Amino acid sequence: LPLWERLERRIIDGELTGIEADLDDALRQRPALSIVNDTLLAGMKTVGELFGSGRMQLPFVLKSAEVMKAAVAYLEPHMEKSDADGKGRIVLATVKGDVHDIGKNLVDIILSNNGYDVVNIGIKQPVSAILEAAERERADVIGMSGLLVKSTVIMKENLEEMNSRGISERFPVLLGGAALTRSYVEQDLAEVFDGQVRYAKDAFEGLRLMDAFMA
Ligand code: B1M
Repeated sequence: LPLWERLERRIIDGELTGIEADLDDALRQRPALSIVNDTLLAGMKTVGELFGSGRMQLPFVLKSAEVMKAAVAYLEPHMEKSDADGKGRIVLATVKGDVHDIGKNLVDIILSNNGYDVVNIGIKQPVSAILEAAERERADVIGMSGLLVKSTVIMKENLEEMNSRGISERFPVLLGGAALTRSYVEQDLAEVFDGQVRYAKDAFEGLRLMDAFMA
């Protein structure tokens, strides 16, 4: 297979052996971020479709996720970094009950490389832990990721908890993850939340929204 198809195939097949040589080849031709966005993520998309339609079993999805993570870790040092520094601080978490973290970790990389301090507290984080981290770290923004449909409900509950603690106006909230839609966040959730809540369809929109929150 040609290089790009082979790389995409490696994600789908969960084939780690030899990936570094392919990534080195790829880096000679394209920037690291484009390799992630245009090739590796296409592989993950296929994995999601195969799993969703019952044509791939969970252990294989896990393998694909591991290869994806290893590839992103290998590429990360090659990603463009801005000289900007200390533009603001975000606490980032995957919400309670949700283990998906590839997207959240990409957001971490993009924001960190573009001058933000990111406090990434990991997966399955209850609202209490997210809010405690936000207070402790004096965060400017709270970012929550979640890929399960049930996570969209948890996010709503988390915003309601922020309202009842009276801290909604202190922490603008950035939400992302495949189960969300822009209208759910920016209409339905915005209606119940006393502060600002915005939807990022990808890590780059996350960066633009951070810039807007901090402006
Ligand atoms: Co799961 N999974 N999974 N899974 N998994 C999905 C989400 C699913 C859509 C697959 C499917 O059915 N087609 C489905 C959810 C269905 C639903 O809720 N209706 C699903 C399911 C069902 C499950 C389990 C329940 C399966 C089971 O156990 N029977 C289970 C859940 C466990 C749990 O959370 N409690 C499960 C487990 C897993 C693995 C562990 C095997 C693995 C995750 C490994 C890991 O993350 N460490 C996994 C994977 C890999 C997927 C798919 C295939 C790929 C997800 C991914 O990494 N995509 C996924 C299919 C899909 O999403 N369509 C699926 C690449 C990633 C870069 O995209 O995270 O969307 P994403 O991030 C994007 C944007 O959304 C955005 O930026 C990123 C791109 O730049 N973004 C943000 C994300 N967060 C953001 C935050 C921001 C801003 C932007 O600001 C704060």
